[in-house]
Amino acid sequence: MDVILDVDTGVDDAMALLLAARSPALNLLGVTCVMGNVEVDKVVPNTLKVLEAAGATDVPVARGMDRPMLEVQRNAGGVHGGSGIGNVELPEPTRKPEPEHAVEFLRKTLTAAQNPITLVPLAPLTNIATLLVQYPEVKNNISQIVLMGGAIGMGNASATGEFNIRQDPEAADIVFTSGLPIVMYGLEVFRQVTFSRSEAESFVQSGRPSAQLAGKLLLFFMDNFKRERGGIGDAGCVASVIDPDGLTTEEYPVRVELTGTWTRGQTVVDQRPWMTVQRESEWQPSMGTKISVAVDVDQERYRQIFQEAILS
Ligand SMILES: [Ca+2]
Repeated sequence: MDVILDVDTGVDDAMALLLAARSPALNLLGVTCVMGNVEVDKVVPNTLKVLEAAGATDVPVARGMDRPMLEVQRNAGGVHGGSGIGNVELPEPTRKPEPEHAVEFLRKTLTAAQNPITLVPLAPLTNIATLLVQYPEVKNNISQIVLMGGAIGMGNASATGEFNIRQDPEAADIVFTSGLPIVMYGLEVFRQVTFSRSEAESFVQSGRPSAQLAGKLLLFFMDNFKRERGGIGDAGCVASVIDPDGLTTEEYPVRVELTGTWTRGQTVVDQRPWMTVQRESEWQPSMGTKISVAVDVDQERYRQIFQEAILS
């Protein structure tokens, strides 16, 4: 399957890159970078370094948006280490990013595609929204968007806001209302796919470069959060592209809250049953969207997919 990842590398983006680059099920056509966990000027070298560790030196990398559309720019360096990849030391990249902007790279790659491409955004949706606004004709060449973002319930950046959506709510609104098929891999499943400390240590000792890096990243997360298990986060979203049957989804109208003082960036998921509640009423206009929302994940299945790919 042809895919493009959009990342803010990012410890768990790094694991997602390792999986996408190593999985025989995916044809990684390119990676676009956007600010998020750290500034885009850190995301680009981090992404190049991780792809080199994975042996994927032929996958193009393009630099994208350096700030959200309207929202103040904030990042999450504390969660991901100052560098963004958990203070794991990697050699400087031997190559440079593509000369064109990520949005232009996306347009070019989508336009040239023989078959529609799956977009996998694992970061604030600024690049993707800009693409859809500027070049709406490329929608025909996007088969689906499988994104990490949002939550049915509790947020992480704020009480109800998941980090990627809360970072750029306007961009998320543009993507969610685009009419494209969307899978929302949100916080309900995001933290569920994990490895133990001894498993991470065995990855480091495996002698396989991708596994060594993944092991170090997992150990960084465990030490940083003072836990005995580390999650693969964004990499689980990539696993759901490889093996959609491992993900339980339900279709709901979803809209992004843009104005609430306490709820800005919330993905409002209307879980009321279709037949028993009139969803469009004087209380609420029609949301006009139908999103596949992840509600559960087969953890063991995605652990296997990740492990097999990084040890290959
Ligand atoms: Ca990310």
